Amino acid sequence: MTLIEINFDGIVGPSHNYAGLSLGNLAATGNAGSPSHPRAAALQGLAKMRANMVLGLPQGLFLPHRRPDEAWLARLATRARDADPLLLANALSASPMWAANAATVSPAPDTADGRCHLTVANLMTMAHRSHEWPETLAQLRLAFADARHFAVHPPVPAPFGDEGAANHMRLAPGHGAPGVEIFVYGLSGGPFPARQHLQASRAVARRHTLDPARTLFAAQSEEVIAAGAFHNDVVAVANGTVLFTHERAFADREGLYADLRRLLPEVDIVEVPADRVSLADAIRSYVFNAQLVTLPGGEAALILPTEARDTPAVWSWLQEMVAGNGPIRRLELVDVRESMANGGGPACLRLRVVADPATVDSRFLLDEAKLARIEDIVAHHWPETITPEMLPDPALWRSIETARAALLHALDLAELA
Ligand code: SUG
Repeated sequence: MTLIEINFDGIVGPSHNYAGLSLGNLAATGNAGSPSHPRAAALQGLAKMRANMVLGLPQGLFLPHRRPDEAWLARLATRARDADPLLLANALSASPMWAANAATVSPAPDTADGRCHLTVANLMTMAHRSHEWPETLAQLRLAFADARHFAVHPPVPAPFGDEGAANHMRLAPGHGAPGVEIFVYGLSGGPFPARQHLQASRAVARRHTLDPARTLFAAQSEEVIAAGAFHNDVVAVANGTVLFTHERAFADREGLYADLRRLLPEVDIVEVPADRVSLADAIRSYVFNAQLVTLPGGEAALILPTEARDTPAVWSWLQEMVAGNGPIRRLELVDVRESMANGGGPACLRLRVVADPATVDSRFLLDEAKLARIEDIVAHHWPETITPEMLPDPALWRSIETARAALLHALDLAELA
């Protein structure tokens, strides 16, 4: 069995729009009411997947959810044609694209029973995300159905908010070696909600049968949540033995670094000082929402949004970093502008699962032929533009449903309809 990292990206759904639903997510609230471009958004996401495959990285996918979510509206005793505008926007969001919030994943080498454990995130803090988990769970149960290798868990119960892998990091000498898992939670975010609760993180760690001696819980600093880092992956990312982080990411950075050095002496902490890159620039550019990946040759690379290049303080720091002796040797830029405008960068769009691809349902794995087929469907069926005035139009809902149905059919996943 060869355990490798597979990045499962959420395909941007045909209902992608800017409704400004996420308080504390400055890009999303700042772009509220702007026209969105679902077709371009989905093609940008697919181009990112292709670029990563070209780098030699295994790629998987998750499907858009049913929108509008009539099942959720029915539980609220209404339906799309009667719902008030805010409820309707909450039922139409394409937020499942941000697969880093789908689940928390603990790879097999870290768990007591030697299986890879996944807990679907409840996403209960934000209304538009709180109804994602049933369909996410259905997809996880299909993709990771092999119970000899995977354990898929239901969400942590309310009132403990859980936002999945966006608040979880793993450091290990190799993907297939036992690692140290770090659960990052928020206590207070000033004017903004802290979306990851400590009790949820602890529950996930217990369910995943992690070794308490190799599991860390670290509080996000209140300052970063207040500055717009609504998830830890907006200010820090880890892979292999490298932690790439902003100086202000954690409430007790010295304590966390000391614990990491004790548990994993070979850890390489690449800290970006606030006097080189301000929190505002870090969040505007999403430099830490990069995919930090190990290329097939063993080299570490950052898959960055183009906004990182367009932010001078960030770009000059990155140039110095790769010219120096640090562990991150290569920078790759991707254009995911449509997702970025809703606060979702390259790392938000993917869920990392360490597994043997042979144990995963192949319908969720991508190759070039399948990617081309998906691009074709997107080009034919995804709306070109959605403006706020279009959201109450049943004709738009029908086109969204038709588009999703075409994709499910092409991927032989009609059972998710
Ligand atoms: O939950 N945006 C998402 C962005 C998620 C980013 N994910 C990670 N950081 N891993 C969120 O805030 C905006 C949708 C809207 O406002 O319509 C939104 O949900």
